[in-house]
Amino acid sequence: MTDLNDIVDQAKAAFSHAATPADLENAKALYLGKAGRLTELMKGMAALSVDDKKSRGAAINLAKQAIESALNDRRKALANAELKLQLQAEALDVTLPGRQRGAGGLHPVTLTLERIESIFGSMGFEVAQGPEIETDWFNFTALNTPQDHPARSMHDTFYVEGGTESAPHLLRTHTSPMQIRYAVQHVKKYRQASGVDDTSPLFSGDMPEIRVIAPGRTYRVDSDATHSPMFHQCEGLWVGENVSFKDLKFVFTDFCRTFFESDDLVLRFRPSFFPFTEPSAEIDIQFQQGPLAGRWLEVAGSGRVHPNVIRNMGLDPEKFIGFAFGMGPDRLTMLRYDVNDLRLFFDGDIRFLSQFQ
Ligand code: 2NM
Repeated sequence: MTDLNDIVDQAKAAFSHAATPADLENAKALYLGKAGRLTELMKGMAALSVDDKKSRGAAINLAKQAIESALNDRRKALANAELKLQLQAEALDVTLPGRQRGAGGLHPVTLTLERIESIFGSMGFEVAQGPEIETDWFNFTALNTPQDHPARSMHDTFYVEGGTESAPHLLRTHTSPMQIRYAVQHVKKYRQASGVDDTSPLFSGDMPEIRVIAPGRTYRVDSDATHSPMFHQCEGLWVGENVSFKDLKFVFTDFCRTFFESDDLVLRFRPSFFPFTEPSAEIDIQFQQGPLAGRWLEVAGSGRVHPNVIRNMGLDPEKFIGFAFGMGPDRLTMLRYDVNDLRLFFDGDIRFLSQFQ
């Protein structure tokens, strides 16, 4: 039966050489197919005696079973190899962190602006917002700034296209232009409502007090660790018939103590100068506790609104008096959170920003 053993060996070898299922089925046809070698041997049995047929048939059957078993083993091996390749290709590292949308949060300066709005809101101040591109009139002239004031120079102010030579457009250098815009609208509204038909350019009738803050982005040609070309400001304005410096002092003191959550905070008003106020004062604060205790820190400017500015609001300065202040929310944020470089607020580094969530 060496011929049968040889055939079985050859079939096994052929099967193990088959690298793909298709090769394997071709190799199978050579041994088990219609014209395969075993089939040929079976055909050759016709001439044998009955006894020889029996023994030869049994031997051929054994060989056939051996070949079929080798074929099935190889089929399984090839299928497993293919599955393994597929699994490798579709490999999924279940230990990797999932893809998540990070939780967003508010910028520290936005948190400060919200605090400012909420504290002044509780004291009856409205919040006014307006254009960041301003005219020369609202940003400077209406605020009593002389034509030759250095703030108007190209060194200090970003001028933009759009205006004319005598009325240029610029990026607002403070939010006070918004105070003028707000006051003019307020006066117009109550002038109409009063029904008084006078032609005077200045209003001296009855109107509710103006109490407003104007927070927002402002721009100056300036850039270092404590100055950014874009920075925030929040200015406040209080106009009425019986307002005084003591009202401003009370309101601003209350604001600072609430903002810094420090009831024993002390304020100091230091004489200063601004074109739009007279008299003017710088406001310094002093913490009694904590790492900054004892140091005077400048946080705002303030003053009685200049009569020329009151006029540019459409009001009669003989009847109305105004007080105003201006502060820097960026600096307030640095003080509150002990941040030492202003630029951290505008670099957009998530490692810094995520600490405020
Ligand atoms: C400051 C300091 C002092 C101010 C004045 C006005 C307005 F519109 F009423 F004239 N708004 N803000 C003002 C006054 C701003 O910032 C340092």
